[in-house]
Amino acid sequence: MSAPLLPALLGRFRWDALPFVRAWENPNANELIAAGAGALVVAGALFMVVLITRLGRWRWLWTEWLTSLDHKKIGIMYIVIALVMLARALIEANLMRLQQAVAIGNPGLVAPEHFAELFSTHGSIMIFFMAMPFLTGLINYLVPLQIGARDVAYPLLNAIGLWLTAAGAGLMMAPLVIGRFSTGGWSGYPPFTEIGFNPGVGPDYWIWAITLGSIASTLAGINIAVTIYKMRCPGMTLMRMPLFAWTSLCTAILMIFAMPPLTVATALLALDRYLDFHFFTNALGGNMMHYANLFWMFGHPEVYIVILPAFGIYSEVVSTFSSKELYGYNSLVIATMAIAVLSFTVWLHHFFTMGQSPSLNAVFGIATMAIGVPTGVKIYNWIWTMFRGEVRFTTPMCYALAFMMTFVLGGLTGIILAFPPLDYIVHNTLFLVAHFHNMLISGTLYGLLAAYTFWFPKAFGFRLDERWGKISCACWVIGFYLAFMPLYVLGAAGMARRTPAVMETAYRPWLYAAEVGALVLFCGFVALLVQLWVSLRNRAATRVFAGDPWDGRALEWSIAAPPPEYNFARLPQVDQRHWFFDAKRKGAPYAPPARYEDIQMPKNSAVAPIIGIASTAAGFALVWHMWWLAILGVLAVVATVITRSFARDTHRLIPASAVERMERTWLDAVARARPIPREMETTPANAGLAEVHP
Ligand code: HEM
Ligand SMILES: [Cu+2]
Repeated sequence: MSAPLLPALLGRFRWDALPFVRAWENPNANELIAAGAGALVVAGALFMVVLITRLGRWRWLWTEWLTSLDHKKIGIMYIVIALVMLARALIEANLMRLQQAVAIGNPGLVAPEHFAELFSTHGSIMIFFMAMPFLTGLINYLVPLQIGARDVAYPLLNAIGLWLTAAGAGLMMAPLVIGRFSTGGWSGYPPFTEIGFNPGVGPDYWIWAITLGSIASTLAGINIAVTIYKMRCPGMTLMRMPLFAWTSLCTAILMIFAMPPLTVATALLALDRYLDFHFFTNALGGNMMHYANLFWMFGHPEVYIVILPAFGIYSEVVSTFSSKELYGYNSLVIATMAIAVLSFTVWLHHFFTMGQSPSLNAVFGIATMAIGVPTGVKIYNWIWTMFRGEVRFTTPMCYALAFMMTFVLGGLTGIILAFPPLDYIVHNTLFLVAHFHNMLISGTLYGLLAAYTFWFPKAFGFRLDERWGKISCACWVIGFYLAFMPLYVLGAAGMARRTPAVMETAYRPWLYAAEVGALVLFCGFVALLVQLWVSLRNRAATRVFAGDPWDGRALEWSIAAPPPEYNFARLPQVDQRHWFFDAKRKGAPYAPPARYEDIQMPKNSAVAPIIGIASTAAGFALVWHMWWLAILGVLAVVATVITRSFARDTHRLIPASAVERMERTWLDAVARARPIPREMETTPANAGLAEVHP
């Protein structure tokens, strides 16, 4: 190959972009850790490829999963992505804690640049590729079931959202093996992400990963909102929807309005970096504050995007396991709406210290504190729901209880931060880091794990192991307090966040405690894996095919576990909020339809995977300045969309006879199952048919 051809093909790739080459040339702890992480990714990917090949599962994977437009499968795939990314971000968190614990008065294990990459990837992954896919997956799985629909409004758009998320996650993983990541934090603030400060590939990886993720979330928001508006079954008025469907609707609206500012921010930043624009530079008329405003116009609603679904989850869990109707449904709906609206009015509290007038700060400070009110309403409602209920301390309920206590604590420190004079003192310290983990771990993460445990039997037809679930829950709770309470102390004492090395020896005990806490948190994740393994092995004994293991209220519990592809053989017709719960009391919850009918479902489609792969290629090529590949990738996306628009034959029929066969099998199982009392729901006696207490 002639010399000029190589740069044209490979862009700015050089051999030392590979961490293995860097570690070979300069084998210190920092480079070895980086190369080890890269090796882990390569080995993991190879292992998966070999495993699938050995099991002969490629075709199955492609036809049953990757090209599927079934909202349930798409939901599960979202959650698989989230769990993989959670594992990575947790390892990084542990590495950061280890670094700060050993780097007291010395440089420690990882170089400052590397530490900056660690908090940038950890934060970006946890928000965009852990919390977001996890909750989008749950919403995808549950909302159509809860509102009595057979599918979402736009199944193909749904799959495209999944694949764009996967593309973004791929671009987050790539710099472990080739290149480096951004050092600009999860918020990607200029000037740290501008070309003048960082001309490398790192910020570009961040830009394209986040852009793909934000587009995916916008699409998801549109799809969820339209599904809820248009696809509810007969009789399902908005005020009859389960609370999780309500919080999903509010989250979807937030996604529609909050993600575009982020997409715009990253796009403008890309123009700055690629075409020498000056939107956010200090020179030539640019201003970094434009970025700060755009980013937090997304960023604050984002914290409610990730918390509202969790509020919905807790509402379902608390009511189910308190054996009581949710207290104050209307006020919960109004509070959710109020939070959603207010969340757009407070973004400035993320930069109280960046130069605006004290009166403006005061306005935003007061608005911020106002959000505490609807949130407080919710806590009261959950407490009143438990009051005099027959509370069962199952794993999801334990998460809910831990959440209520921990979240209130974090809310209180939030009020401190909302007060500008106090924020001046603790902003940019570990106090803030403690505060937002206090909210995100107890709110979002516990909620996601509660949902995982609560609805797993619905999705897979067998229950998860309770003992390991409780062990895991205990680790997440104890670990949280150990890891993050010390950070409040350190932050109040003045220790800055994002610090790779520490000069103050008095911090040592607190940093050690935080390190132990991070390890305990990681054990929580390991316990989840053990739980999955143990539950898989015992699955013959824990089947709940009849579909209603917890004496549930909403429609998702009224069908088989796992649900058939079409969800409902006959669309339910509801006349009140707890239609299924009430039907169980009145005696005929499982009446078969008078006549079975053919059901139309969307055909599988390769469009989404093609778009996903092409946009991964385009993003990767933009990072490395391989212009030919970038153009090819974008053209492939456009061509795929155009081609698809000519497709006419996009549906297939499930014949009535097949529906009847599946429903009969299930109804027979229901007839055979022994109704079990609530006290025995975590024993093998539970076949998914609840004993009815009038
Ligand atoms: C569960 C165990 C977790 C541990 C031990 C942990 C630890 C850490 C540490 C050590 C930092 C860097 C702090 C610094 O700036 O000095 C950090 C930052 C951060 N974490 Fe976590 N974290 C955890 C979970 C989460 C979760 C669940 C989320 C979100 C859903 C999250 C979101 C973030 C964000 C957004 C940052 C800021 C990154 C930045 O500075 O740009 N973390 N975390
Ligand atoms: Cu905020």
